[in-house]
Amino acid sequence: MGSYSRQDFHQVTGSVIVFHRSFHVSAEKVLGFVAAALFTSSSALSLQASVIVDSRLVAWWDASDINNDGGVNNPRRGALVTNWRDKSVHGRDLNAGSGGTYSPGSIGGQPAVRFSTQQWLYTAEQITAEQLTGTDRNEMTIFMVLNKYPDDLGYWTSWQTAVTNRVLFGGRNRWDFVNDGAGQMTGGRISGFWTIFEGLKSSTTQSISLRGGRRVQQPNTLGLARRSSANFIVGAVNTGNSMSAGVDFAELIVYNRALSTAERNQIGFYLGNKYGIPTEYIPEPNSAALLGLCGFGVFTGRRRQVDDAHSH
Ligand SMILES: [Ca+2]
Repeated sequence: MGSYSRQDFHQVTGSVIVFHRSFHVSAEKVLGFVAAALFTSSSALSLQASVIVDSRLVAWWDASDINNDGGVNNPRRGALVTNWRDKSVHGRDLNAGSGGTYSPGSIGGQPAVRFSTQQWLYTAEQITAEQLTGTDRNEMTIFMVLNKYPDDLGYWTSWQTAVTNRVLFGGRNRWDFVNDGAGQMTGGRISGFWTIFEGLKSSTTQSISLRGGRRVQQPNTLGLARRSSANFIVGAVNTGNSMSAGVDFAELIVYNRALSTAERNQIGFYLGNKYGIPTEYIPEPNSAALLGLCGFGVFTGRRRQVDDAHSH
């Protein structure tokens, strides 16, 4: 393990973080989080394997590490991506469907996977309602860093066992958590620019936020059907049908619970920095979210790991 000091945290300017020397921080569990990161000297936020993993992470697809080997991928532009590996412990790889295409340098220097209206990837594994939303079958949080094409009406992501039992994101920024009318909500159009989409479903309400700004919230207590399961689909719901999506995805993170405000701020702040997207996410003071989410493994209010172990 390399050492770290405050002097190494040399420059933070938008998405650009520059370090004087290389160091490696292996997985450290602090407050239930695990951070694992490999930083390269003087590279501009070359985050290769750091985020926020806790026991209720359902799946995590990161275009900067499509094959989940911890290193940055360098496929050629337009290369077909047929297996976008899950970076959570669950191995829920997107390894079925037509595939998407690799699009380097899409946002903040980071790559994306591009899905035309005829392209999709999905988990060969059937994910159950309990796996997707927890034993309550009613709570979840999803973060998506995406750029949706204008004028496509289809879905970006979906999990659907029946019309009345589904979780869909798509259309004109719609979240459809169980299709009985009450479950549908629209957060306004987002087409044509990169954003950080946050869908939050608690036991009583659901909301959509863009770049950390709450767009819409409504009551919703509906849950998914017990013992139901479906593939998790990214991109078009089905090739060639009306549920077509045109979208670039840089990252998707799914949790089977409603994250706290502090947790969502940490993740949103991390994503904003990684991709150079301005957000309203503000990590709580002394939460060490900045340091922790940048890979130092310092998810503590005491900053003990930094100050005592490695510096000064
Ligand atoms: Ca990789």
